[in-house]
Amino acid sequence: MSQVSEFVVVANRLPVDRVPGTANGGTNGEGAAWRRSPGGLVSAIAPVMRRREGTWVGWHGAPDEVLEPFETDGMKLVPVPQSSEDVELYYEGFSNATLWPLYHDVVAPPVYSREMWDAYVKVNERFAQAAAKVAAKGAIVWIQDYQLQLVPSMLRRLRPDVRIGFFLHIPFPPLELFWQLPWRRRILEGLLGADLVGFQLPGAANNFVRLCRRLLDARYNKQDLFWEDRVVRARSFPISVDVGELEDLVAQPHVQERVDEIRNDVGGATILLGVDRLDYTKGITQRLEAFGELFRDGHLKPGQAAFIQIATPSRERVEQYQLLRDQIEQQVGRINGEYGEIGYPVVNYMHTSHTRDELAALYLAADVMVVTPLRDGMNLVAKEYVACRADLRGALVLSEFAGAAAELRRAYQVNPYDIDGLKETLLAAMHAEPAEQARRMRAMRKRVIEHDVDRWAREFLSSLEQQA
Ligand code: GDG
Repeated sequence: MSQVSEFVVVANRLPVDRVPGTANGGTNGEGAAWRRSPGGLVSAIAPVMRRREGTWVGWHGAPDEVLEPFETDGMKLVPVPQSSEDVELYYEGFSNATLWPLYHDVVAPPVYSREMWDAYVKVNERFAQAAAKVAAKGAIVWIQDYQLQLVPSMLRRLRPDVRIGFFLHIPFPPLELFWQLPWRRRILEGLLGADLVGFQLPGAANNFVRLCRRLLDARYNKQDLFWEDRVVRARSFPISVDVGELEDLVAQPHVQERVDEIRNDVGGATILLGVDRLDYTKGITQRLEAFGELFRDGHLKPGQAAFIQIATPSRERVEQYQLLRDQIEQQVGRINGEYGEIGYPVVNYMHTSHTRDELAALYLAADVMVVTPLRDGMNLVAKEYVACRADLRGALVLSEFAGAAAELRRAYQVNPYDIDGLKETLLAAMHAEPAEQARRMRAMRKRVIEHDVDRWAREFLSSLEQQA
C-alpha cells in the first residue's frame, strides 16, 4: 500500500464492518473479512476513493484493538484505535450525550462533563495525527461530522499545505442554544481550520457565521469568514441518496415477492411505515401517539390500518436511549393492548436491524411513510422512500423539522409536536387518491433524481478544489 494519498477522508467510522465470525487477523486487517457498510455516504464516497486512490481514516469498530492499515474493496483504510474508555467518553459521551442533543434543539438535556471534553480533544488529536501522516503534499482532506469538529484546526497546524473540507451531517444550532456549550469557542476555532465548512442547509451555515462573529469577533462577508489570513467558506450541500442503487434493488424479483408477502401478512390493511435508528430526535413516540388516538377516536378499526415501526438499535449504552426504548415498548404494548384484536395488532414494532433488501420491500409495501423527527439534519429515509417509488404510489408524511422538508415540498408536511395536526395529516395521506399521490410523488422524485448523493459529493469536492 503506497504511503500517502492525494485524497483522504476522515470519519469516526471506517466504511467497513468486520464479517462476524471471521478471524480478527491479529494486527493486520487483511486477516479478517470485511464488508462495505450499508448507507449512502459510503456508496457516494467509495467511487471517488477508487478514482483518486484515496485513503479513509477511521475507527474499525472494535475497542482496544490496534490494526495496521489495510486495503479492501479498492479502498485504502487506516484504522484509528479507540480504547473502551475513549468509546465511553469521546463517542458515547461528548459526541452522543453532549453534542448530539445540543445540536438537535436540546430535545434531551445535554451532559456537560470536563472528562468527556478532554477525551474528545484527545481522540480528535489522534485522528488529526493519522490524517497528517497519510496526506500527500497539497492533498485534499475531507473530514466528516460532529465527532471530529476539532480535527480541521489540529490538522492545519500539523499540515498547513493540505486543503481541508469539513461536512456536518447533523443540524448546526442557533446562537441561543450553542451558547450553552462550555467549550463553544474551541469548537468554532476547530471548524475554522477548514477551507470549506459544509452544512445540510443554508440556515445552519448562517448560524455558524453568526456565532463566529459574535463569539470570536471574526470578520465576514456573507458566508465567507476571514480568519487568520485565510478565507473560510460556510456553504450548504444537502446530502441525498443513491437513486440508481435503490431503483435496481426494488426491481429485483425477490424484493417484489417480499412486498406481496408483507401485504398478505397485514391482511390487506393500509400500511403505515416508520424506519429509524431508535433515537429521541426521530419523533417515534409522537407518531405512535397520533396513530393510537385515531383508533381511540374511532377513525380507524383494527384490520383497517397497521403501523410497521422498525427502530434499529442505536447507542444502546447511552442512558437517554435506554429510557426511550422502554418508553416506546410500553407505548406499543399499551396501544396494542387497547386496540389490537386477535390477528390484528395495530403496531408491529421491531427493535432489530434489517437488510437493504428488506427495507426496500417495506418502502414499496408502505401506503404511507411516516417520517416525523423533532429535528434532523436531512433524513435519508424520506429520500429513500421517494427514490424507491418509481410506481408513483404511496404518500410521504414529513416533519417540517427534517432538513429534507426544504426539498420535498410536496410531502404531507407536519409539525410533529402538534398531535392533532399529525392525526389529520395521517388521515389525509391514507385517503389520498392515486392521482394525487402520483402528482406529489412525481415532483418529489424529480428533485431526488436530479440531486442524488453522487451530485452532493461532486459539488462539495469541486467547491473545495476551486477555492484559491
Ligand atoms: C445522520 C443525520 C442525515 C436504518 N435502519 C436500517 C438501515 N437504516 C438506514 C436508512 C438510512 C440511514 O440508516 C439513516 O439515515 P437518516 O438520514 O435517516 O438518519 P441518521 O442515521 O440520523 O443520519 C441525518 C444523515 O446522517 C446523512 O447525512 O440525513 O439527518 O442524523 O439510510 O436506510 N439500514 C439497514 N438496516 C436497518 O435496519 N441496512
